[in-house]
Amino acid sequence: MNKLFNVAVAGATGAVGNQMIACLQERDFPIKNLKLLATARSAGRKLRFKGKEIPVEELTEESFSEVDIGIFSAGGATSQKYAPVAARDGCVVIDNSAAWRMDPDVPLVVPEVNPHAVGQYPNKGIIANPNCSTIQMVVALAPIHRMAGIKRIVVSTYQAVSGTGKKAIDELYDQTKAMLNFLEPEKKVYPHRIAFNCLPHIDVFLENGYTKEEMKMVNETRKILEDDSIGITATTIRVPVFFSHSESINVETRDPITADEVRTLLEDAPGVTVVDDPSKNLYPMPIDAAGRDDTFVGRIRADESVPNGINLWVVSDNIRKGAATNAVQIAEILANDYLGK
Ligand code: NAP
Ligand code: 12T
Repeated sequence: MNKLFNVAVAGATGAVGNQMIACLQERDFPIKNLKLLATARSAGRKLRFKGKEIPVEELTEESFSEVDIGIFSAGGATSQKYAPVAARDGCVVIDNSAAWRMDPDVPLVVPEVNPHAVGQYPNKGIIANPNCSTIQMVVALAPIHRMAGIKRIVVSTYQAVSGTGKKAIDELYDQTKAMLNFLEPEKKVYPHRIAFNCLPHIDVFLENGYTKEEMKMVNETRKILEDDSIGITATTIRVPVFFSHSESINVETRDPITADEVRTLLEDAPGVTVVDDPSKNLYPMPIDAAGRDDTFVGRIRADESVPNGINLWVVSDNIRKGAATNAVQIAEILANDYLGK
């Protein structure tokens, strides 16, 4: 199979778009022509791909007529408007925003968990990439769900600022620098200072008292695991970390499963690396996960307060597996199993 594809990256100049270009290069995705799209502000800027300088073009309704696969990470409003336009022109869209994830006609895919769902792409010509916090959680939990049946999940996240984009990375850097120089830190992106702080607030607040990020974890997890009976409650926290989200996860299973069984199961699970040796102070940390594609799991232990409870600590690079790597893995399935034939 040596078919080559015309690929477009929408939002190419952003934190996710940049990583998307890097992942396409690293994984040697079969590209004939790569088109880089952003706003008119960025048009003409050049970005490197495989040693070549590619000029950024303004994203318009005409951008997709020659494109086979369009990877979108230019915000929900852009996806809402342009994904159907691209699909109408025969381009298959892999969308990183929240715009299409819960549409029943749009598959929501984590390749280690539900690769078969890619086959539903002809419904709308759109495949959704899940939320970053959801992706790493289901990579770690799907094997446990298959083995012992998950009844309930209680998760708290510790999320990096890079999830909010380039401006938030700058904000943490600038505020930290200001604080260490006894200057007044400026707030532009978050409602409160993020340097040396934690904010129990990611995305917007909803009527039910949860944030939208928390409800994405609830609804997307059920859709990907194809099981609406799982009880899920999430608390999502922004912490002053640049890259990699961490999650404290408590699961209750229907069938008994020991911590050792979970450790063995996860050691063999695709996309998972177990780092779990407390006697040597070994456990997953954001500084080790950043720049890697795996989901790292440690602190695996029984929850002694309930019959079938397990606690886990799960860390992954939110821009790689949480966004770009997962999207390129979806593109690989699409290319190999569907478009390449
Ligand atoms: P970012 O660093 O702020 O970059 C935003 C990108 O979108 C830039 O390339 C920007 O172009 C482009 N853009 C914005 N409005 C546009 C428009 N109207 N038309 C064309 N291009 C437009 O943000 P990011 O962190 O890369 O995130 C981008 C999006 O990816 C988010 O909004 C979200 O939907 C999604 N995302 C998903 C996950 C996930 O969990 N899977 C994680 C993070 C982000 P300019 O440089 O020209 O302004
Ligand atoms: N607000 O893809 O701010 O729905 O970390 C991902 C990350 C939305 C999303 C964040 C967000 C998404 C964030």
